[in-house]
Amino acid sequence: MTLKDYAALVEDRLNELLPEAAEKTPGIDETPWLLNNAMRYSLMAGGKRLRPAMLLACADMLGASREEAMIPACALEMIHTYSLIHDDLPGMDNDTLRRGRPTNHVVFGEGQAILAGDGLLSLAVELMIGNVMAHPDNYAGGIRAMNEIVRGAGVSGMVGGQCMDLYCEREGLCDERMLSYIHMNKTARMLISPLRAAAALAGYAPESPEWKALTAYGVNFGLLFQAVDDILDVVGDEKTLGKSVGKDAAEGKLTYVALYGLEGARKRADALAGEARASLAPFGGRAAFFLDLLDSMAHRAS
Ligand code: GRG
Repeated sequence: MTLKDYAALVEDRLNELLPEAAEKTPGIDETPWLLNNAMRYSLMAGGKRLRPAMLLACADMLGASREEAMIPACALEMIHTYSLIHDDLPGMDNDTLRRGRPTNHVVFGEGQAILAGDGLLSLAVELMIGNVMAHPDNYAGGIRAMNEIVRGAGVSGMVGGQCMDLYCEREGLCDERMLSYIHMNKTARMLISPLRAAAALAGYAPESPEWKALTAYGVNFGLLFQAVDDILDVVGDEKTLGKSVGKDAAEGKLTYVALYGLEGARKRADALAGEARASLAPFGGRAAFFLDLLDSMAHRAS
């Protein structure tokens, strides 16, 4: 199965989990149509579905149940989408284009966009709890998988990374150590958690060599992803990317390109891809999806 194949599975399931809602006054325990449709606007706007595809591919590689893995995979995409909605807000990155569409707050207003993000985050947790309860035979694995996803997205993960990113931008100070904290938490953690969540569902513990190898892949892949993101902000095409380009330099952000230059950033990306490739050794031929992913990420245009 390729990234596209997994993405198509995720697309269908997300569409079922958050169908279009009709405009009517909500019942006591119902989601308002406005909130539903604002969440859906950003969730169903395309996107590579990279994180859920990684979770499903890793579950397949390790022999976990794909049926059980589907909800954590979709939940992760909901959390990722919430982070994009909030990142685009005027108080954060203040962007008007995302996934090829006007950003959520441009269409629904700032208040509703904040709620759409909050809604996607809480719906993700609600769905994962339901999934754990539906699979009592794998209670420990389910809870551990959820823990990885929630912690990776949380205060010592993505939210923490975003916090320091905003802080450094406002204060105009950032050294290499702080930059690696930001990249590791804002970007890489959400690419490590799908692998660890799949490992947890398959019954692996954090002490196992498999868990450690997957973590090493996730770290290097996550940093590679960020390096390529920084490179694309300089050389990418706005239409193909579906988001604004050139903002990093305009805002004086400390990126891989700012730090190492364009060629230096490319070299750094190659080195990270090499590290990630090496960490797949314990999985042999079963890791074909993750080897291909390295090539497609290194050469991605969107
Ligand atoms: C608001 C808590 C909070 C966090 C924001 C999303 C984010 C964290 C920051 C966006 C800034 C940025 C460019 C981060 C680099 C990595 C990243 C998240 C890129 C977008 O992910 P893709 O390329 O997007 O997987 P699609 O749309 O394909 O899902």
